[in-house]
Amino acid sequence: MNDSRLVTRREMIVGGAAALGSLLLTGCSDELPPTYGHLLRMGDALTFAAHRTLLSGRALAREYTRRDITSFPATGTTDPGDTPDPKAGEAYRAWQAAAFANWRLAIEGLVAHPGTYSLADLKRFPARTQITRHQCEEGWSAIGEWTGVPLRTVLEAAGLLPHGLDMVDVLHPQTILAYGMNGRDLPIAHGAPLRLRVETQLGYKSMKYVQRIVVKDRFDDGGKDGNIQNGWSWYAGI
Ligand SMILES: Nc1nc2c(c(=O)[nH]1)N[C@H]1C(S)=C(S)[C@@H](COP(=O)(O)O)O[C@H]1N2
Ligand SMILES: [Mo]
Repeated sequence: MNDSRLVTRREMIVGGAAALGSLLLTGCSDELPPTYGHLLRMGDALTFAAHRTLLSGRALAREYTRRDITSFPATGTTDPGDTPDPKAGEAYRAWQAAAFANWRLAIEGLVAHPGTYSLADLKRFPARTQITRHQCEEGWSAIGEWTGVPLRTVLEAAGLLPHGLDMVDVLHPQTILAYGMNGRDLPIAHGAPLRLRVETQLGYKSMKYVQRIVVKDRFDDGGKDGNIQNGWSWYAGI
């Protein structure tokens, strides 16, 4: 991993409910994503470089105790059943009615065994519970307890080949696919049945309603309608 020749450009795209978009989870080592001429996007490269220089890949975000848990607002999308896309809304309401028993998470792309996982499958992996501070880019923060399976565990089960990747945030021990919040099933408003928690990044990377994870080796900014070209940082380390 220290040999820069081995480091290829990899990324992960995680898709939420259809029409809810996708986000980029990692940075790239040999070549950084474009800045689109924006000063702010040049700042992303700077934050990325500083993070990689100052923090070891395994530096943990601070964890708190149960006493520190605060009220936790739900923001952005709070019910995919209400999405303007009638098909996506209908599918979500059907899952919800069946307590997500027939919901599946798809893992695709650069893995040896692409496939799907039910909630029960995900709960069979060793779980991790962490109490962390969520930091939204809009200025608020809140502390909550999250329970789920480390993303790394699921990707390794799917046959992710780790050599040469720069996926520090993806493989980070606190990056989890959470199905529980504050000791209960993850509420609808907070991303049921499954959301990401990326504790080393600002809140918008913790995508709710995750349905599909695609491991890629090319930086894909989602095009003209994508988050990155519309002003969101591709890297938002905290
Ligand atoms: N699918 C989806 N995920 C999302 C969002 C969203 O609108 N839709 N908002 C993001 C932002 S900006 C924040 S701060 C957190 C908010 O999570 P919460 O609603 O559990 O507080 O979710 C992130 N994940
Ligand atoms: Mo946010």
